[in-house]
Amino acid sequence: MKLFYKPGACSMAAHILLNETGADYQLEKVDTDAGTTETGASYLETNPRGYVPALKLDDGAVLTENVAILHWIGEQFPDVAPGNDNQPLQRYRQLELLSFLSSELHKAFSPYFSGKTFSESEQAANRKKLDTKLGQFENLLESTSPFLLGTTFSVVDAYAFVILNWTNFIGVSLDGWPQTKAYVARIGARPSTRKTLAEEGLAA
Ligand SMILES: N[C@@H](CCC(=O)N[C@@H](CS)C(=O)NCC(=O)O)C(=O)O
Repeated sequence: MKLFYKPGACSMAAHILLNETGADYQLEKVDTDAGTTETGASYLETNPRGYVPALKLDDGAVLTENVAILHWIGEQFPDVAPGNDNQPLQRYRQLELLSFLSSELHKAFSPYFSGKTFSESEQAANRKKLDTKLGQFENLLESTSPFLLGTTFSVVDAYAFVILNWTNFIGVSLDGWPQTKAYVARIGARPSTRKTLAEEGLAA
């Protein structure tokens, strides 16, 4: 399979998981502004919406959208998707968390990467929304540890790490959310995360 990615973008969640599981995969870097990939091919032929991630499966089918791609990876590699016959609700918790991460936490960062110029009051509103979502994430960690679905690192942790790590890019400190700060450090220290950061040219 092949992952279409942009360094540091949300596609890094799938990248971490492919390294975590030892999957056999290739990478193709995308320039979303130009709409091309590193091979010079048109990326719009892979994902007409132009954004990453996209995952090309071995039979040539292309999956897009983080929720679908991460759910698919969890189905292929059950070690990163807790939930079995004894704990079927965990699969729905996974979906619940993927939805929260995609439509709430991820989107709260969108203004910071939009390239738009915001007025002071708009900047304050963006920050307030981000703080609210970080607070909601901190609350999630109150009820589960060390990972979002309990004792097993899963697809939701890879996605959460990538989003929360963007605080480093936009200069937002996580000091006000201590459990979240420790969680980011914990996931960031995993060999699969470190390998992924290095492969995307983002190693410290
Ligand atoms: N709904 C999409 C959104 C993906 C998305 O926001 N991708 C960003 C990177 S995190 C992107 O490719 N931005 C560049 C662009 O939109 O041109 C998903 O969840 O997969």
